[in-house]
This record gives sequence, structure tokens and C-alpha cells, in this order.
Amino acid sequence: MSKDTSSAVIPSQPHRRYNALTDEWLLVSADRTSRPWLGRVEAPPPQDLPAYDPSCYLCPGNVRANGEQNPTYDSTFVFTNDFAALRPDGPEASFEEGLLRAHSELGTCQVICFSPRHDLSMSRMSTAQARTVVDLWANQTAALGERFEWVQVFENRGAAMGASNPHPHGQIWAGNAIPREAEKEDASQRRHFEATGHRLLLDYAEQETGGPRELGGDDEWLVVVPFWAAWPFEALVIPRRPVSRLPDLDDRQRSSLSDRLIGLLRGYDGLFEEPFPYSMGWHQAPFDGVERLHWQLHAHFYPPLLRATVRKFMVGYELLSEPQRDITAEDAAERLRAAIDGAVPRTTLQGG
Ligand code: H2U
Ligand code: ZN
Repeated sequence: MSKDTSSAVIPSQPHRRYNALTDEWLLVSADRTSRPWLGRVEAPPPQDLPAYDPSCYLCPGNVRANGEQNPTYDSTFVFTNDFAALRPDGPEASFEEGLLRAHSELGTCQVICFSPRHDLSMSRMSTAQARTVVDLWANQTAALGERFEWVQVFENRGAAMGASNPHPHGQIWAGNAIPREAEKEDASQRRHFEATGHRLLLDYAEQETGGPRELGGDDEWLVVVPFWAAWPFEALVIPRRPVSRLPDLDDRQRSSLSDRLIGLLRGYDGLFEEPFPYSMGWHQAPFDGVERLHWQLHAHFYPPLLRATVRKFMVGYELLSEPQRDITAEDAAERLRAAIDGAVPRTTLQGG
């Protein structure tokens, strides 16, 4: 693939960008942030958390909403969500009447605690502690992949993203339907693979390396603000070798991932000097027995904040037409890189 983009310049006026992963477009209108209305003010998240909170339903030994008692775990802890959105048993049923269609969906929802420490967010973990989270994601994926076709690992962090509790935790939902986001990514990755013989995200990682949107990386991983980012400080984490699913990551990839994630998350927390809210999650190939050589594992980070206390809302035009962003992906990457390096911003290398 040619990296010669020297004559190409990203438009600085309002423009649309193509999301190669989902085959969708979005609107980029830089400089609109100077408009007078600055949005709703978010309350800053609590900063001084205790290591143990007797009222937390995730802390070791505490009692959950359904009356069950957590074990006094000392590393990670997994339980079936007491208010699960998917359940593994129940009658198979379907409904079809003209344009109206529905069918039952079986699955399961897990809550996964990253640490017994109520205050130990992933951004503050050591490499070894973050590695236990990576291994947890991979092990739970492998187990659920034996029973279900789609395994969605994710984390909501912060009240701004609807997380119910600051205790470091994530969720895994597994079911048999291939959901909308997965379907779009599957189709794009398949098209690219059939046309070029390459994985779309490996070609993308190569094209972004050393560019203005790179946030850091090593020989195993690339961390980048995607060219097509919709959320202000969105990030994409891609392994540089072909990997389809979390359990396929080897020891070296897992350890380096732990460091890359800690780096990104510290950068996020440093950006506005407070715990940074986000939804993150892994997209991995479905476990449906279909060969998916085109599918490259990756993680999305979708943080909602535009400034310290101002959140980006996906409303109006975004809901009705297509996503729109104000600061460019290149500017966001520059600020995030500075927060990650704790250093002076690098100047933009090309375009934008
Ligand atoms: P979030 O913080 O991302 O919402 O995840 C916490 C989940 O924990 C949430 O889905 C579940 C909620 O249903 N939960 C329990 O399973 N047991 C409880 O005692 C409280 C909350
Ligand atoms: Zn807790």
C-alpha cells in the first residue's frame, strides 16, 4: 500500500469523512467549538475513593441486590448479571406479521470485576494488574465462545456513561445473533479482504503508523484516533499481527497490550485531570464456525467529553442524518498524545 499522501490535504472547511470499517460517513466541522453555547455542564466525578466501600455491590464480601454475597476475592471476579438483559433459557418463539418481525434471543450477561480494590481503575494499575484484566477478557471470551456466537466484552466507565459504580468493572454480553455493529464491520472487512487479500485493519494500521492520528504503540499494537472518529477523543486499538479474537493473543501481545492500555487510560485521565468517562469494548470475530480470515480483533474507546465538564451529545443532526464532530481527529490526537506523553504537543505531521 502506498503511503504517499504528500499531495493530498484533508479539507479544513466543513467536510465529510468515510468510515472504512462501518461503510458510513460523518460530518467534520472544525472551529465550531468557538460557538457561544458550550453545552451542559457535567459534575466532576468523585476522586477520593476508599480501597473498600461497605456499600458497594462489587467489593469483596459484600451483598448484592439479589441477596447473594460476593466471595472475598483477591484478583478478579465474575458473576452472572442479577438483572441480565439476555437469559440462556426460555422458549424459542418468533413472530411475523407483514412488516413486523421478532424472535426470541438466548444469551447471558456477566459482570466482571477487574480488581478487589474499589479505587483501582485500570488507568492506575501496574502492568501485571492490567494483565489480569486482559487475561480475564480472553478467558471469559473463550468460555462463552463455546456456547454463543457473539461475545461482546465492554466497560462503561463513569456516571457520564451510565456506569452504576466506580468499582473497576466491565460486562460481557453473549448471544447468538450477530448484532448491527458487528454486521457492518464484518461486511466491510470481508469486502476489503476479497478485493485485496489483506485485512482492512492491518492495512489501516500500516497507513496510520507515524501519522498525525497515532497515539503511540509498539511492534505489537497501534493506538490511534481513527480518521473517521465521531466522538471527540475516540480511540482504536489494533494488534499489528493478524488476530481474530482475544483468546488468540499470545503472552507477548497481552503484556504489551496491558502497557498500551495503561498509557492510553492515563492519557485520558490526564486530559482534563479527572477520571475520564468512556464506553470501551472489543470487537472480535463471531464464534459461528464460519471462516473469517478477514476479521481483525480491535478495541473501540468512545469517551463522551469534549471538554472537562462539557459533553458531546449525539442528538439532532447526528440522530437524524449522520454523526458530526467539531474538533478534528488530528487535533484530538495531538492533545491526547500530549496527555499521554505528559509532554509538549508534537506538531501535526501532515494534512489537517
Ligand atoms: P454498569 O456499571 O456498566 O451498569 O454494570 C453494572 C451491572 O451490574 C449492571 O448491568 C449489575 C447491573 O445490572 N448489577 C448486578 O448484577 N447486581 C447488583 O447487585 C447491582 C448491579
Ligand atoms: Zn467496590
